[in-house]
Amino acid sequence: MERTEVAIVGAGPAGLLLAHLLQAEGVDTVVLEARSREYVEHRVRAGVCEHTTVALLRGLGLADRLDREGLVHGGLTLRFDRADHRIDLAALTGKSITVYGQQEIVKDLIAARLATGQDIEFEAADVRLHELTTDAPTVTWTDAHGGARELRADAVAGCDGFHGVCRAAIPASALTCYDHVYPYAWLGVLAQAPPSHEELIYPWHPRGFALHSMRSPELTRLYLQVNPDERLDDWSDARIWDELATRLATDDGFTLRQGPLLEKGITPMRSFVTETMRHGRLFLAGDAAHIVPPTGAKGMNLAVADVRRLGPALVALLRKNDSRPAEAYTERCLSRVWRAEHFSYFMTTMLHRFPDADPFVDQLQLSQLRYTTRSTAAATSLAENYVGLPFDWP
Ligand code: RFL
Ligand code: PHB
Repeated sequence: MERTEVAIVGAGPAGLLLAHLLQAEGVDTVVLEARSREYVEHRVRAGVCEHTTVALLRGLGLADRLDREGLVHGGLTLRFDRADHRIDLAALTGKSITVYGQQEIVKDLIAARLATGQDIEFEAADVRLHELTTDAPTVTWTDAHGGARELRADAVAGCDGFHGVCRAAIPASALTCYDHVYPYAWLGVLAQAPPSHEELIYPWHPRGFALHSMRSPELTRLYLQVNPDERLDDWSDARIWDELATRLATDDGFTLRQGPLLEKGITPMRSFVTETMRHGRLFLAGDAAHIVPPTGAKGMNLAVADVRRLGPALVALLRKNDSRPAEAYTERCLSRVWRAEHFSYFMTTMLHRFPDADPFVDQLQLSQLRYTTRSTAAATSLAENYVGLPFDWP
């Protein structure tokens, strides 16, 4: 049987960053990932890093490329009534966000781990957790060469995303799950075209929400609100560009720059929170424990905030025999998680059009948008949530 201190399941932002936090404290880890390195490095997902996420990566010496290539944004635009209404994040909060693709962070974290001589078990199949309520949990899996493997650890970190196996290893009687499914989805595309605006644009439009984001001076990331049962095959490139141009149109001649579409995908929208995030020696972090609709740009940042708390809690548990931070882990994380859940729900329900649109709800949404952009108090509330609340949010 192999041996490590912390077995980490999942090589997304949560699992990889936790491995670095623990390594910085001299704690030994094994990282198991179901997919190949190629797959996880090219999965297009989040784009917005809160200032706290950037500061943490920088503090660990993991932000060299992010500092060179990331796009620092001091504002964002809410677009409605065919006009722009800018939220000046920097003036309202003194903070900014950085646009840098999640898969770039994943690439940087993988490269940094491999550079220290530690590897990642990619293509680990049939991962199973055992003996979680003892001091010596074990993990079994089938490796990329078909070999049966068994690992004994002092703790297991379930960083395997929403569809992983770790949350399911907690008995249903020990879990309370809060779940909310939205009646819409996002069709996301990556276009080889320079961004059409220097910042992100969140429009409200009678035909539904759209989002203008970016990855670099040459790559635009765009999203369209669609029905949850929409088929990608029904969306030709021409139809996508037409719909984006319609929903992003303004009266002052905004033009959407077009280019070849490099990637297309449909993502359902859901809010989900698991209470507890800990069962015996198993600790959940990131999407394994909670998900948010992407409108608030919070998912990856919440994963980072969880492991920023889990790393020290595991060090205290395993090295100082102090179980208090581990015992407080769920409660301390969930306080900040629920704030982000609310903010993501707020942004989502303010900006999306319901399938059977209700003129009354339209007017409420528009009123909320006008209030948010005309009241400094309301704009500051949006801004401080968007740039990210402190890690130690009570
Ligand atoms: P991940 O990234 O899903 O990583 C989990 C990893 O676990 C692996 N895995 C397993 N490994 C071993 N055994 C198993 N049985 C396994 N099952 C799964 C998976 O292959 C994967 O590698 O979770 P993590 O680390 O918690 O990170 C969470 C973020 O990925 C997620 O919250 C964000 O992508 C959400 N999100 C956004 N977040 C932001 O902060 N800002 C954004 O702008 C933003 N935009 C988005 C988003 C998510 C989106 N989609 C596609 C869901 C935009 C979109 C469209
Ligand atoms: C992205 O760039 O992918 C992105 C940006 C902001 C969001 C969601 C996704 O709210």
